[in-house]
Amino acid sequence: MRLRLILGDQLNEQHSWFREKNDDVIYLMMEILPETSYVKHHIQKIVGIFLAMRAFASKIARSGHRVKYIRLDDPDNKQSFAGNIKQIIEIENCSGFEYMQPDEYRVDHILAELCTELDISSTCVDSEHFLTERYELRDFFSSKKRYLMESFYRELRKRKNILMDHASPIGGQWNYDKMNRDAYNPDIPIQPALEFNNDPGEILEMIDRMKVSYFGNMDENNFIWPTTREQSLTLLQFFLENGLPYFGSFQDAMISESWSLFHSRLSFSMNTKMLHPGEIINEVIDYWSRKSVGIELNQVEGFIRQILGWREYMRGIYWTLMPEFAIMNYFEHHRELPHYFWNANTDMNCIHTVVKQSLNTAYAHHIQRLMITGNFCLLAGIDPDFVDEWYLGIYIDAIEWVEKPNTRGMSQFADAGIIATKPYVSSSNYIHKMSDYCVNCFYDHSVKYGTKACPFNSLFWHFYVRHREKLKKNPRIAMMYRTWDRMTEENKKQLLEQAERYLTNLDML
Ligand code: FAD
Ligand code: DLZ
Ligand code: SF4
Repeated sequence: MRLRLILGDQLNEQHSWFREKNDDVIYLMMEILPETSYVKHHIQKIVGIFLAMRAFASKIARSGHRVKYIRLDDPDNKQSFAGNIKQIIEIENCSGFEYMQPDEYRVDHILAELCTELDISSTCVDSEHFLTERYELRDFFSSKKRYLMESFYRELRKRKNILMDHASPIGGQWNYDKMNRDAYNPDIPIQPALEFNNDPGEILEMIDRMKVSYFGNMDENNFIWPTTREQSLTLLQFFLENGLPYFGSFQDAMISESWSLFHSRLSFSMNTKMLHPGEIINEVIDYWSRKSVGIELNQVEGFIRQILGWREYMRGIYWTLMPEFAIMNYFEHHRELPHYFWNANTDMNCIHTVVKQSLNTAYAHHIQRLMITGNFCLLAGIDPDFVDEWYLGIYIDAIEWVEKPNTRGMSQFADAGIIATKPYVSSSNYIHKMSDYCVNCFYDHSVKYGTKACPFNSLFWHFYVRHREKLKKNPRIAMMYRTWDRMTEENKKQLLEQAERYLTNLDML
C-alpha cells in the first residue's frame, strides 16, 4: 500500500496521480489546527480551504479512489502533518509515502524532515500546476544583475508561444501597460461580482467548537467563493464575458461601489489548484480569438501578464530568496499596525473602504492592496513582519509563496529593491486620481498641513526624507529629492512636523 498526501492547496483533479485508479494507493487529506493558526486567518479563508478540501475528497472518492480524510474534530486527529501521516502508515501498513512538492517553504521543510524519519521509501512529485520549475527563475537570472519581471515574462511568452507572431509579440509590443492606467469610466457598467451559494454551516460550527481563532466577517448561511473546479470554471466564464473586455484599461482603478470591478477573482481557485494557470491563459486567448467578441489586445495582454508574468515570477523569487527573504527589513521599520487594520475604524476613507471590504469579503484587488493599505504601511513605517502577517491572514488567496514576495518585496520594499525598482509610495494625488475615495473623506486630499490635511501628503515626504541615504542613489527617485530641495525651509518644516504628529498618533487617524 502506498500513501499519497494531498495538501489543502493541492486540489488539482487533473494531476497525473488521478489518471488511473489503483487499489494499492490511499490518498490522505487532513484538517489540522497548526495550519489554521500559523497566522490568525480570516474566517472565510479557513472555511474556503476546508469546504474546497472536502469537496475535492468527495469527488476523487466518487470517481473510485481510496481517500482517508481527517476532519479537524476527528478524535484520532494527531493535529500535525507528521503525526497523522505516521499514524496512517502504521494502520494501513504502507510501504511507500508520496507527496506533491509543497509551495510553502515551511511545509516543504516539515515534509522533507518527516521523510528522513520514516523507515519506508518516500517520493516527492511535481504538483503539475505551475508553468515554470521551482528554481527556473534563479537559473534564468544567474548571470544577470537584476531580477526583472519583464525579462522573465518575455522569455516565457517566447518559449510557450503565447501571444506571439512567430518571433515577435502580437501587435508589435510586449507590454501595453501605458494603456492600462485609466480611472474608472462611469459609462461602462460593472456587473455585480458573481457569488456562489455554498453552505458553510457544518464547518463554521466545527471551527467554533474547536476554538479556532479567526477574524473577519461572513454570512453564516452562505459562502460566496468557488469551492469546486466546476464553480471555478463558471467564475472563469463570468470573467471572460464581463471582466476581460475592460480588464487592462481599468486594472488600476478603484471605486467605492464595486469591490472587484473588472478583476477575475480567480486567485483562490488558482492558488488551491482547482484551476490551472495554463488553462486560464488558453481560455482567455480562445475567447479573444473569436473575432465576434472584439476585445482589444491591451485587455488580454494585461491579464495574461498577471498570470504568466507576475504569478510565475513571484513564485520563482520566493524560492530563490527564501529563507533570508522572510526577515528582510531594509528601512528598519518597527511600528505596530494600527488598530483600524482589524476594524476599519478610521477617518481615512481610502483605508476604511479597503479594510472594511477586506474584512467583509477576504478580498481586495491588486491596486487596493498595493496603493492603499500597502502604501500607507510603508509611509507610516510599519514593521514588515506585521504587514506580512496581516496580508497572509486576511486574503482568501494568501499562501506564503505569493503573499510574501508581493508584501515584503513589491509593496514594502523590505528587500531593498530586488522586486520593485522603486518604492510604491504615493501621496493623495494618485489616490484621488484613481479612485472616488477622497470625495467622501474627513480629510482633504488637497491639504498638506492642519487638522484636515490628508495624512498621505505629509507622510509621503517624511518617508523620502527619513530614507534619503538609502534612496538618493536611485535614479528613478532623484526628481523627488530635487522637488524637496526646492521647497522653502518653512514648508519643509511644516510638512515634517505634520507627519511627526500623525506618526505619534497613528491610532487616532
Ligand atoms: P486579477 O486582477 O484578476 O489578476 C489575475 C491573476 O493574476 C490573479 O488571480 C493572480 O493569480 C495573478 N496576479 C495578479 N497580480 C499578481 C501579483 N502581483 N503576484 C502574483 N500573481 C498575480 N496574490 C495572491 O494570489 N495571493 C496573495 O497572498 C497576494 N498578496 C498580495 C499582497 C500585496 C501587498 C499585493 C500588492 C499583492 C498581492 N497579491 C497576492 C497579488 C494580487 O493582488 C492578487 O493576485 C489579486 O488581487 C487577486 O485577485 P484577482 O484574482 O481578482 O486578480
Ligand atoms: C490555509 C490552510 C488551512 C487553514 N488549513 C489547512 C489544513 O488544515 N490542512 C492542509 O493541508 N492545508 C491547510 N491550509 C493550507 C496550508 O496551510 C498550506 O498553506 C499549504 O498546504 C502549503 O503550501
Ligand atoms: Fe485617503 Fe487622503 Fe483621500 Fe482621505 S483624502 S481618501 S485619507 S487619500
